[in-house]
Amino acid sequence: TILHERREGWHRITLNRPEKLNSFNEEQHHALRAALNEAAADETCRTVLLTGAGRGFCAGQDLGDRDPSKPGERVDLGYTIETFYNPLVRQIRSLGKPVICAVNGVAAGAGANIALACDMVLAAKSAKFIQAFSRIGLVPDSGGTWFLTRLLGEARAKALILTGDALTAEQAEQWGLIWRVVEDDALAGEAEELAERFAKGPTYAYGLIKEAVHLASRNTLDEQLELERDMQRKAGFSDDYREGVTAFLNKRKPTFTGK
Ligand code: LHQ
Repeated sequence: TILHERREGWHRITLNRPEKLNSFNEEQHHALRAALNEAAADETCRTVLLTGAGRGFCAGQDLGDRDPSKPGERVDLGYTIETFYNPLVRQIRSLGKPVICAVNGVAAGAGANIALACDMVLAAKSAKFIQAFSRIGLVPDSGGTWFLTRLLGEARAKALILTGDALTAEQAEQWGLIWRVVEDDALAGEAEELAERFAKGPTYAYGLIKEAVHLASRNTLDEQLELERDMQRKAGFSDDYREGVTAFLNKRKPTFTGK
């Protein structure tokens, strides 16, 4: 259900149920969580690239796997969210290294919001983002109401969620929902280049940066100034800071170890 490629300094995790547009069943959830756990624990892995196989990125929950018309089917979707989707979003956000998402095709429902949980989202020009939930009588999950509201503001967030209409990758970029849209055939290469770059970066600082940016949305300026002071103190004791300054002063490129 997933492909896990361990490259030098980074891992590529590919959702791999292309015939179902990589929608999530329980097996795929378990496999993705295990892969992310491994990437998080592996010190030699300094960035993660998440993408999808085939023509879609991820169509959210596999609706065949949770068919409410089946007799005896558990209809407590809260259980599914608590067991699978919420831990996944928390895991991506708290992973102490950059998580790049290459949205290679349609990202719908929870699939769209899992992409938004990643740190940098690149999308193929032909990709679309669909808050499909209201189409089937549900509300967004996997952080959708939170990410969209913060990234787009209430007016655009509500309209996208209420209508369930598709947002093109280009519009998503223009609105600031994602980092960048790229030509379809350039996506994999550009995402890899970014992963290679982060794999040679100051990983410890990257982890602190993620945390600081995440906390910014709920902190006051004073709280954030104090947080930045604390984090700069930590970063200032890192090997990579020493190397970064030494390299700068010696007019050479730094060789970061991630520590
Ligand atoms: C699918 C799916 C899919 C199964 C495409 N499931 N087969 C959390 C907790 C518990 C329950 C409920 O939900 C959640 C969170 C959620 O994620 S709710 C939102 C669930 N996702 C959706 O509602 C999206 C459903 N999919 C679509 O609307 C379309 O497939 C999109 C717009 C994504 C793509 O449309 P097309 O490009 O026209 O492709 P397609 O519809 O022909 O799909 C290709 C195949 O993939 C097709 O199978 P088939 O055997 O006919 O070739 C689809 O049935 C299958 N597929 N999404 N979520």
